[in-house]
Amino acid sequence: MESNEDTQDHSSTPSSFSRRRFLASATTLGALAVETALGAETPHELGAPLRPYGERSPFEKAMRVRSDPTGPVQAGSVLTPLQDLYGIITPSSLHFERNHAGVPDIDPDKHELLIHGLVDRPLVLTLADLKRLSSVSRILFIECPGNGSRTDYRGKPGLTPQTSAGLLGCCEWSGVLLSTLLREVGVKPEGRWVVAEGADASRLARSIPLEKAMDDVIVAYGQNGEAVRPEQGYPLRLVVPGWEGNTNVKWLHRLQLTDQPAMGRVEASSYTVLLPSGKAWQFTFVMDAKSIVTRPAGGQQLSSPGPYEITGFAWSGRARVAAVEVSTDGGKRWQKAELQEPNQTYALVRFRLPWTWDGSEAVIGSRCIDETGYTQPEREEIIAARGTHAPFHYNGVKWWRLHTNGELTYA
Ligand SMILES: Nc1nc2c(c(=O)[nH]1)N[C@H]1C(S)=C(S)[C@@H](COP(=O)(O)O)O[C@H]1N2
Ligand SMILES: [Mo]
Repeated sequence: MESNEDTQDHSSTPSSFSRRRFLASATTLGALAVETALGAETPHELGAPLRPYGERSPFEKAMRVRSDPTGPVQAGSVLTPLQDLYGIITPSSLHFERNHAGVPDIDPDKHELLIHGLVDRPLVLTLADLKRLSSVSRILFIECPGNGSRTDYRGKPGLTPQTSAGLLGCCEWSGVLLSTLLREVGVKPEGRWVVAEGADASRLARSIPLEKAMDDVIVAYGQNGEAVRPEQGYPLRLVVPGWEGNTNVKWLHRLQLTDQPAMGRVEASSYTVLLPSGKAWQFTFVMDAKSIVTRPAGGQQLSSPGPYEITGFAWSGRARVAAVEVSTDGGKRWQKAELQEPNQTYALVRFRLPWTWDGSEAVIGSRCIDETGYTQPEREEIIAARGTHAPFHYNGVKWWRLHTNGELTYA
């Protein structure tokens, strides 16, 4: 195949020329590698023993990093290294963390979930009780509504996908539908909201309207095939598909049915969007459509002109992702990217576009269009609509500038 392409000269376009050169040099490298592997590098001693719990290769360096290295280690966040991920699943060990009061150490045998308030039959459930009920598994993104808002309004040199959008993760979550539990306790006619509270020292609580609670919210004990990680809410968390990260209450220990929202600290103050008029949006639950190119992107370095894959993530809390468009000239022309299947509602979607870098300066970005027809806006459109004091729900198009020396920076 490859040698055919090398010898048959169907076309003389620059891109097919550089592709042939790329393949030719790859073949040379491949041959060298094979010789080395068969020679001195082959281990002649037995390898490492079997082990009960796996670890990645010591050569792999992808890490979560703190968003504010000077802040307290319990109240803050660490960010997902988006640029180092393949496919759509965030490994549990690399999933971002946003904690208001540190990670509590919870013994699952002593943990209980109380469901009370405007219900016919209040209930206390152990983990064992929950695991007897019908379960579901779904691949869902979780994004903090603060993702990118501190960094993206003005932009900062040195930003990477991780430092500008790393309050984002996507796991397969397993557990019981909240609707199953609510049917079990019987919600009284006046019950309109579910107030979910965590068992951490912050007792973070969020109010969720009953319609959403009865729709697709999961009380999750599983994350990527094993127990939820302590940082993600072990042994129980709420997963609220498509809604702001803050509603995904971790270390869940109480669900109270009420006739109105609790107006707890975080929902009354933090998670609101202040507008230039002085008014604020409240209960901005749904995460808007967004996308980010993760390679090639800020903080990376291209070694030479030639073929590359432009790839990244798109997602929307409104509907399934319908399309992703990529531009390499700062938005003058847009090209449709390929979407990896399966493309699931409220999951991250991996997009890809083959591209040949000709060595000149390029400005690379992507925009997400979801099935409601909504298109991810430009930064300027957001600022025009909301000003620059709205620290949440920033979803502007993100641009990376590729310099002629191969360096990539935030544009
Ligand atoms: N109990 C509790 N739940 C919580 C939080 C918290 O500090 N305490 N942080 C919230 C916020 S602000 C976000 S963005 C998500 C982050 O989930 P993760 O840490 O699993 O990434 O959890 C939410 N649930
Ligand atoms: Mo958050």
